[in-house]
Amino acid sequence: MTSLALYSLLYSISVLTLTDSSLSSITTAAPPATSKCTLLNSFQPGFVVQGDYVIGGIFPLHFNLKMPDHNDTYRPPPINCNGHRLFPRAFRWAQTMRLAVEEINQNPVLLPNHTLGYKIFDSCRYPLTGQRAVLSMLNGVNEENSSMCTNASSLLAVIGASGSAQSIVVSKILQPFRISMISYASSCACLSDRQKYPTFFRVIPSDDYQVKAIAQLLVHFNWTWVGLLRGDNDYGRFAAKGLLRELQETKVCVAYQEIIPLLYNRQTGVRIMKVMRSSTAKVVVVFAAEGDMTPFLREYMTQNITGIQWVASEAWVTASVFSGREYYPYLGGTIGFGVRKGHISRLGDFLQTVNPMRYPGNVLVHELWESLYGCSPFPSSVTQMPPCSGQESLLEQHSAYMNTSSPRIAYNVYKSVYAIAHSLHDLLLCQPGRGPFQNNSCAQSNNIHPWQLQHYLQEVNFQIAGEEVDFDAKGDSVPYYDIINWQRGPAGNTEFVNVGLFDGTKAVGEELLIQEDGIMWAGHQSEVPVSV
Ligand code: TCR
Repeated sequence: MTSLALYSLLYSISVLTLTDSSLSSITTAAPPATSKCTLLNSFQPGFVVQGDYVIGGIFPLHFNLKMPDHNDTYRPPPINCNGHRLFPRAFRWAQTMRLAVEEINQNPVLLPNHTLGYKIFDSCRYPLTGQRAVLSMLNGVNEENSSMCTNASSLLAVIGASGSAQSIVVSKILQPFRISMISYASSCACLSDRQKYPTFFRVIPSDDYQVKAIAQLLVHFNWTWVGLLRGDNDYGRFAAKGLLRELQETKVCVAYQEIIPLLYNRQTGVRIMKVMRSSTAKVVVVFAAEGDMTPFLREYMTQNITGIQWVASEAWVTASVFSGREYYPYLGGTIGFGVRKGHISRLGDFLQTVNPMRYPGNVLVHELWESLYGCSPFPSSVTQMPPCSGQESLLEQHSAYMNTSSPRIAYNVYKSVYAIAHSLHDLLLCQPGRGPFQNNSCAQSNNIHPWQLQHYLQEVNFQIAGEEVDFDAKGDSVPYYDIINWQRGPAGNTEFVNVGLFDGTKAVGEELLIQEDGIMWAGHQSEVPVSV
């Protein structure tokens, strides 16, 4: 048995559908009737909808905070992300993918007479579990000729993953099958290497641009000494390296560089905070995801440290988990670069349709309720939560899930689905004898190979809400950011205010545009802080 097939078998998981037609039906991938069953069933359910052409989606629906146990004196327990709460933001991204597919299937002009289907899996935010997600998804791929086995309902392309460390492993697994992936959030500059990642595309700019933008911001405000913190992963490592490179030619110096541990531990946190306290550098640049920041910032608040001016990387600059009023004294004034926001007109209505009354059998929807309201819609002995009243309703204020007014990463997901749909559309328009493949041939609509779709993805160019979407030769997209500033809203919580932009397509020196008088700084000050 090939290792892929073995993995596929081991990791076949039960699949929970989330469609209107089959509200709570559960299809299980051939469960062996042995004790293995429990093992299989304990894996995280994804959701699947059939279609003529199927695309994959990988989202960090849960945080798997435990490292795998390498003790080999007992049978290893399954890697379980279920034990941790749902990450509502990623659940919104997954729903956005479903919405985009639904829209495309209803669109009489784009891909007429064909339907898109999807398979969505949970990466649990870690490379190992991302690997598992993609292997589960690939179940059914024929290794021999990289074609999609028996019918056209197999995987043509994958949308994902979120973190760069996950995309790196996922991309390496997809590569031999020439299956393209489009990431909505993996920004590591390392992923622009076409030799290493020939089938990788993304709709988020490479961090090479973000570090340029941050360097220019630091220079602009005359901050001569700054602190640098980063997460312990490829994203943090490459971004920090990139920033140091950009700062070489400037007057800005880095006073210290510290790594926030992957698995947070208090001792390290406290040590880093000691360093921060004793430095005169009051501006601190942080490249980390919100999941890494959460325990660290909790500690920071417990220690009651103030006076730090945070420069947030894109990954946490619009994290609504930090927008509660208790955070403002510590994080107010934060500034950073966020990816371009878009508008998805049906998103709010669509997200609201996802509730436990409509999807009583869906574990993820239960978890969403538990996470947003701290109650269990269908109490069981497993959860410790009180029962829900039934009055809970999704409102915009539940921004962890319902933030629909300015989608950024969700908009990236949306764009990615459309990029695949447009490529597929172009592929199907191919005229025999005038195609791009050998002897001017076209792809066969009932047997499309993923590498053929990749050709069209590389060439794709379309408009969405007035914005042009395409990929450069490295699979990268247009480098554009909004400058975001954390200001106090009327209710005391933080609002993410737009105070400028960075347009990487402009000539050097003209990329950055800042509305200085619109910025509120740390400690609720209107004067630019000093960091020397
Ligand atoms: N790039 C990060 C992951 C990430 C992310 C985000 C995760 C970015 N932006 C927003 C959650 C929400 C930017 C990476 O690892 O490449």
